Amino acid sequence: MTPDTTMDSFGVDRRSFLKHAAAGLGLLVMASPARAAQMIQKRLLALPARDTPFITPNEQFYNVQYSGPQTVDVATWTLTVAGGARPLRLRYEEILKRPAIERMVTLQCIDNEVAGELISNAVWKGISLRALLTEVGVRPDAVDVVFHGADLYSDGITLDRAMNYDVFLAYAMNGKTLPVKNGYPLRAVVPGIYGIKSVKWLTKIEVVAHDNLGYWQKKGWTDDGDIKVSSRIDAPGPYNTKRGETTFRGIAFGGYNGVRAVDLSFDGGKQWRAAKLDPTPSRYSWVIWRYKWKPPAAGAYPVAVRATNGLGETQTDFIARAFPDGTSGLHTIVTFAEMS
Ligand SMILES: Nc1nc2c(c(=O)[nH]1)N[C@H]1C(S)=C(S)[C@@H](COP(=O)(O)O)O[C@H]1N2
Ligand SMILES: [Mo]
Repeated sequence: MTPDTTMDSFGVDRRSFLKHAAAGLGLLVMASPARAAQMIQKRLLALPARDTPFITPNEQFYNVQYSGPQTVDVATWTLTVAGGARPLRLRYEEILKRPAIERMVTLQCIDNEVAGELISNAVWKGISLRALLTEVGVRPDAVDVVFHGADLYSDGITLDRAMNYDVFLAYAMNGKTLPVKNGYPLRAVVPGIYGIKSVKWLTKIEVVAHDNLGYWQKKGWTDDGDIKVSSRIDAPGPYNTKRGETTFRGIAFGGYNGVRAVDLSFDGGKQWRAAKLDPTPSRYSWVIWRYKWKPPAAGAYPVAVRATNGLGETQTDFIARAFPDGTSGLHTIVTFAEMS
């Protein structure tokens, strides 16, 4: 789906990691071949934990666009708001002077795999879409609100979504001017909907009287885009060996509805145990969860995670690919336990 995709946050160079792990174990093989073989196998597999910060620094925020980041000159740039009784054209400084709102919202690409890295969390600052549309006067036959980007990308949301779901237009990200790659000077932020609809490098907002098909919808992707509840185990990394008590940690995301609960299973989904959730100031943001685990016996454990959103909907174990409306399935890792 996304030819121009970069992932800065958790890049693990598996090949160089394996090379180093193998070199370190060379000596051990000579001392005790049987035990060494077992350890080599485990350590070759072991991947590092992801140290996911609650708020993603701007440089680490995932980045996706279909072509390339756009360079916009704010001296000549304007935002056109069309399709209402009183059309508006706003310059950058005029937007900055309007009443501002600030919200923590997690964005996730519809192409994000189970446990993938195309998801990040930021505090965005900008202006309310509802206020803007109220000002221009929405046409009585309005169906969709369409966002147009400087790269000729466009996508729309329903009028109901635009007016009632806290959609806003952001010019700042984590207290800094919106970076070029994230949509400078202005982008849409649509809570609870996959990133496709959070159009960057905005030039025009248009209220239309028909069901609009955006860039990806014309290629068969969902026109709805509601984010499916998901969760990820960040620590320990897969195939690590743990001795005694160990803390599991990760993220969970419920889109528009927040996260009510996160459970872990160590027996292939027969029993589920509740993890603790870190406090979060926003229902539109992911949560960080933690679970302290004491293995009952030595062995290899499959560890699965599942989340339940604020509506009480629990994540499905049904494995779906990204096309056409986002992935599903439970993130599962293997942890080796040794007794202390
Ligand atoms: N103008 C424009 N906006 C866009 C896109 C694009 O290609 N062009 N891609 C969308 C997609 S698919 C995603 S996931 C998000 C990614 O936003 P980010 O790069 O700030 O993480 O931007 C969305 N907005
Ligand atoms: Mo995306």
